[in-house]
Amino acid sequence: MRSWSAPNIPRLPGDSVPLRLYDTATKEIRPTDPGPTARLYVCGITPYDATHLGHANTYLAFDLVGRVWRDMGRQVHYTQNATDVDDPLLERADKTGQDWRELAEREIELFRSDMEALRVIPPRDYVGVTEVVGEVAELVRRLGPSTYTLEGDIYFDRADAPKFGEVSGYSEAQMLALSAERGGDPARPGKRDPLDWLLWRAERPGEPAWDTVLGRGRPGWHVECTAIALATLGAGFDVAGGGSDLIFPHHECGASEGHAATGEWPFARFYSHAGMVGLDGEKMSKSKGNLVFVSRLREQADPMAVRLVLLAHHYREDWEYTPGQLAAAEARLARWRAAVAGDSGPDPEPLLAAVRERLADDLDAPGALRAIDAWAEEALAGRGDRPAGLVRDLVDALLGVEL
Ligand code: 5CA
Ligand code: ZN
Repeated sequence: MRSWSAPNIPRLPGDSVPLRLYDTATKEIRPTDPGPTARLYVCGITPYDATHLGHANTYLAFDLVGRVWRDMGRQVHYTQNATDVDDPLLERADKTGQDWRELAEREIELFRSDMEALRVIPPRDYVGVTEVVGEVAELVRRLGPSTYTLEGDIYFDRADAPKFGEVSGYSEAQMLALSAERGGDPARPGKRDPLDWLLWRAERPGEPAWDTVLGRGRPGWHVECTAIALATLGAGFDVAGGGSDLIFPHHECGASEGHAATGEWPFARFYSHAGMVGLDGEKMSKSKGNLVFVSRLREQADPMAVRLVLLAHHYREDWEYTPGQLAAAEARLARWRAAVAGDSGPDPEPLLAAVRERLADDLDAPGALRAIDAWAEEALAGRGDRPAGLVRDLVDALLGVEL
């Protein structure tokens, strides 16, 4: 699928700082240490509604990962999927009398323009599930010994997943509750274990289906990401990312699928998760309808201010949006722009070192913002006589904010 256009990324002088990142599976912060080409997979949208601030928060977190890796001189192979066929999308299309394909296409197009406006670096591979149904079916077939069939549907047999539970570290009771809450079917009669998960859904009347090696049907949710990550990045890739609502069951199940298919564990070297953005005391979600759309915010304010709203929170934090945060970000953006426009301030090199250090420390963007605030305050007070070009470049290259 077409990705979106890339922002310009200035080159920075001096030494980069290697990225250390929190890994959900091992519960520790450690160096990412990628090869010459760092490999990143981030779970994409289910395109049945517009991009909200929660989505943007997740994609911005992994945008920072890519920016720090690039600063480290690495190439970045970034893959993202779009879940362009799945129950919630089909239900929404049904309810609103739209064609599900048109709905998906329209929302993906809006997502692209939101990402461009926020200057998010595009994935090299942007893959819709409908483009790779045949490959997903092949993978499900390869998983054969670990699967069983129930009324034509194919399930992963959890008894054949020795590492199941190691990504999330959740208890059995937590896993059961989350499975029911997040698209699983723990209560379906005939399953060997309530936590066995659907890999392949046989055709139902009125639902889309494809002709594949498994017969007519469509992919289950988790296996689509496993198949796309395997096909584009290969097992043992550097980071699998998404919001923390994907820790279980999505990334847990995907990790066991990858393990069964390749024998490699861990399937991703880091499982990295962004916090949930809420509104009025609840997680922002399409199903709850309590959404703050990026497209709406960028009608009200400079997209760079929207970006600064997100960067003001550590990516792992759960937080709630309030309009005051947008006003504060606009004020910050104006201060930074005024400071840089004056083209005279303190030595930018210590600032570059500080921003690099903050971001390398598990993406401490709020810390990076405070360092830039301090520089801007000095510059606006007339202290220092060094040109500000490097400040403009570092804010752009490392934080994606164009001043
Ligand atoms: N298509 C699947 C992933 S394969 C999916 O979860 N789609 S989504 O549209 O529901 O979410 C897209 C991304 O945004 C996911 O990484 C999800 O974890 C993240 N996300 C969803 N809601 C929020 C929220 N309220 N706060 C932060 N991140 C969120
Ligand atoms: Zn996914």
